[in-house]
Amino acid sequence: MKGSGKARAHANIALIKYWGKRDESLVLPMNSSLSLTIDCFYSETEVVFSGDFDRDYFYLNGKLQEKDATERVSKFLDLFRKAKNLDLPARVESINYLPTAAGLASSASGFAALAAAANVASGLNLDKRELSIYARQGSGSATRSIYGGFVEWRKGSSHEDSYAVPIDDASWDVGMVIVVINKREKKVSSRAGMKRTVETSPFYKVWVESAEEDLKEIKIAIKNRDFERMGLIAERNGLKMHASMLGANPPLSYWEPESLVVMQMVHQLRREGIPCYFTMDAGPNVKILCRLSESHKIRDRLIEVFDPNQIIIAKPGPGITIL
Ligand code: FM0
Repeated sequence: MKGSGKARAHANIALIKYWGKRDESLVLPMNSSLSLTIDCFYSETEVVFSGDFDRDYFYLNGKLQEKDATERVSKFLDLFRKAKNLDLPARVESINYLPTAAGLASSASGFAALAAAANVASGLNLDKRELSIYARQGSGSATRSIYGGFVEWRKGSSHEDSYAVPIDDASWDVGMVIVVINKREKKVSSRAGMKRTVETSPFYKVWVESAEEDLKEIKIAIKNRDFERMGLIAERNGLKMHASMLGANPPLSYWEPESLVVMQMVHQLRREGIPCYFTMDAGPNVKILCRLSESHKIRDRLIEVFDPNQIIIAKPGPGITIL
């Protein structure tokens, strides 16, 4: 028996952050989150299940991966093998498409593409909602990459109802300018960072409460296409996530001096009447939510300080595609 499937999935940037799990093995989050899928970073993954292989093989960007990375993929494929009673090894070939500089999260697009490809290869034929539940178990943020535009990941009350829901296609002059500060490997993974924050930060409880409030508000702002309100909520929410990390023991910060330079430039641009708002994840890069029609103006200002190849303009991206 043999089965193969190939899929593409795009990365997403959270406006309301996911930071902390209530169940680590099932990847159930403490709070619901909301993101924008973007066009410029994506993963393409092919999965082949076949009795011809003696074990699972995982190639990333053409390079055969070692034990740890392969095990994470194997464990994820086991979900499909178990559901389909499929006892076959797999070959997984994945390519991450990241313009110019990398250092940007690829686990969201990576696990969403892997889930979509394994879904075809195994013949499991999950619908998108179920697929987001599967992707979630690979990496939390991958839950949201099943869909395009603005996507909510509902934390749910159990494994079965913690999935993504598309909210809006974001086709109303929404864009993002990404400033790549550096490509260095992060010292603390988001997985480890959020665990430390949950376990040690006295601010964690208020983070969760306030993220739920922010989510309610941002959904209203998106519904009303109130760009400024949406941006202000996103900027505040991101800062609160980072505040929860500063309260961890030992304290955690992903910021670099240049990150702060970008934040101050964003505030200066706002004072000049350009609505734009920053958000950061588990790394020093800064993502600026803006009107797509103003993204080049923002880029022009940033390249007065940064190298042009540090700046990437992103449009809203689509959900998964079967190739
Ligand atoms: O994307 O432990 O998905 O909501 O990017 O694999 O479930 O890599 F800023 C942090 C993403 C976290 C916010 O964490 O963790 C967001 C973050 P995993 P992820």
